[in-house]
Amino acid sequence: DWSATIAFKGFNTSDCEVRTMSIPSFAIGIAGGTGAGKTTVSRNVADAVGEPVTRLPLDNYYEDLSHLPSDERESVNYDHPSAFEWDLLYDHLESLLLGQPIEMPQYDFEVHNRTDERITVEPTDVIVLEGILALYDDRIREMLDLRVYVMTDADVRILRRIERDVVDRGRDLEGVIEQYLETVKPMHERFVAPTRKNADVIIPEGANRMAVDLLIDKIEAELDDDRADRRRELSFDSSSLE
Ligand code: UZR
Ligand code: MG
Repeated sequence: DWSATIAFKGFNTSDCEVRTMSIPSFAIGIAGGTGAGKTTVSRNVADAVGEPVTRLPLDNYYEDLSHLPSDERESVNYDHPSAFEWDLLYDHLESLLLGQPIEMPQYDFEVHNRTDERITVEPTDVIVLEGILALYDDRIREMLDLRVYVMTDADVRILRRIERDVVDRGRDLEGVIEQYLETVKPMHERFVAPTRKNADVIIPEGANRMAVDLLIDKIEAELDDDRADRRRELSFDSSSLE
């Protein structure tokens, strides 16, 4: 029945529009090598935007390796794309974009494993996905509205990495150097650095003030547009009900 099909389709379309209009969201991906300043950029952005921002650190989506003994977990290549649970990340990003909360896994770098704890994360208008391979996976990349690559010199990055691993994570210097040369550097060149071509914007030297300010301005502008759209929707809805 032709008219019934039209009516059915019409109903579905408007239903969908109302649903997506009421959950405006802006998803940003921030990629770059280890020690580039990705976390700092995303924290600065989250702190400055006048709305709650959901930060999604890719580190939390390392595969659960509880089945491996700890010495084996130490020798896993954590800079290879296969170290991440992409399907879970995809599901979580999708849920947040649909306005649904997620149970985010947490990661413990000291034991190289996911912890038992999960944190409930509520959806917000702005989502920031941050990690070395945030711009790597096609499906994830397509869900992002703005793709950023933080490009910092390798010497600066390794100095930061040494400080973080030795001082904050209690690792020994020799191990950090060995890991850098054996996996971090080659995987960076093979998988991370090429994703700069997938970026809309490249930020030099980490949390560069001007670049972070521009990001914040862009997010605020998107939120303003969304708010204006919502106001239009609301006035349209109420006038059509009269
Ligand atoms: P960021 N990493 C670890 O050192 N141990 C782990 O259990 C899991 C990850 C490191 C990982 C990568 N590499 O270089 C870095 N190694 O965390 C990514 N080896 O995190 O972007 O914050 O530097
Ligand atoms: Mg970081």
